[in-house]
Amino acid sequence: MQKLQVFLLLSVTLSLVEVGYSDGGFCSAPSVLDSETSSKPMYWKVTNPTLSPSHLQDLPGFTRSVFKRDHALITPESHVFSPLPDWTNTLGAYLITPAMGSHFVMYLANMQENSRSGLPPNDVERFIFVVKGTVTLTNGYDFSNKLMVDSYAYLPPNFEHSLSASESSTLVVFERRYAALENHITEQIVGSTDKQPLLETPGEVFQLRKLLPASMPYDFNIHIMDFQPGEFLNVKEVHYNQHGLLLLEGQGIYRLGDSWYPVQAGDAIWMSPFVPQWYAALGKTRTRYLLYKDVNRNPL
Ligand code: UGY
Ligand code: MN
Repeated sequence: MQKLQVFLLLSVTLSLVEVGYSDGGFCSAPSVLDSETSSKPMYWKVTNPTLSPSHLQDLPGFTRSVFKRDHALITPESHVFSPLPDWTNTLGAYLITPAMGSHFVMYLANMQENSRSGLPPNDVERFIFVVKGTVTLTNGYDFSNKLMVDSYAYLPPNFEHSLSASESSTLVVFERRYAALENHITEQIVGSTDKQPLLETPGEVFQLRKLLPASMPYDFNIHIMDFQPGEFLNVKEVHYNQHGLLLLEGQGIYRLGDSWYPVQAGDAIWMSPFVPQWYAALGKTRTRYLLYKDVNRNPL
């Protein structure tokens, strides 16, 4: 009897000590180690998301991905990669395609050592943005350019070019059939986000850069939008344009139609024309997302 009492007393004392030591307070969430994030290369969370497949292998059937008529959220644990047609040593995951209702495709291309791109179909323009590694862009004649993380290129329709990688690299690629306009042509463009000026955003607080010229020849643009934690879209947007979005950094809540989604770096979103959309950045670090938007053409 006495032994049992001592045992019970010890157990209670030990569990109290454990609670007291566990987090220095009750109900506190585990803290994110800032030092871990700051020592990593830019955009590393796109290819190493917190809920990456390896973290989810013990949660059978779990995914945050959603597919609805007017929007989709495609999260990394549901990516399915397969060889990209016409590319060598490259696996691709199509995240947005016309089967959803879009007029463009958005895919991730994982280029391995000694890989090479194929060409898009006739009359299709291409935009690539490097999220990991380094790729070399050549046009077969006089042009060769090394593109690192945060660099991008626009390739006009029917433009001979090739991308190659000598190390494991990841691109996000957008392609669409070019909506030609008489007397206008687009040109090859190479650039990097940090070289683009900040633009005015009347009535909004986020920071905006556009990666392509806003001029008439271009039938889409790619926006880079930055939000500090706590900042959000003031306009509860509903518009005719479509979007393809890749979250490059940070986390927050995306409203799409009547649904509210927790999102983080690595997540991709399809927004159909007229889907109500709104974003608020949360967490401790800035949100940066990359956004496809069709522009400069009469919707009729
Ligand atoms: O320009 C846009 O339409 C942009 N602000 N939309 C968005 O971030 N969902
Ligand atoms: Mn929008």
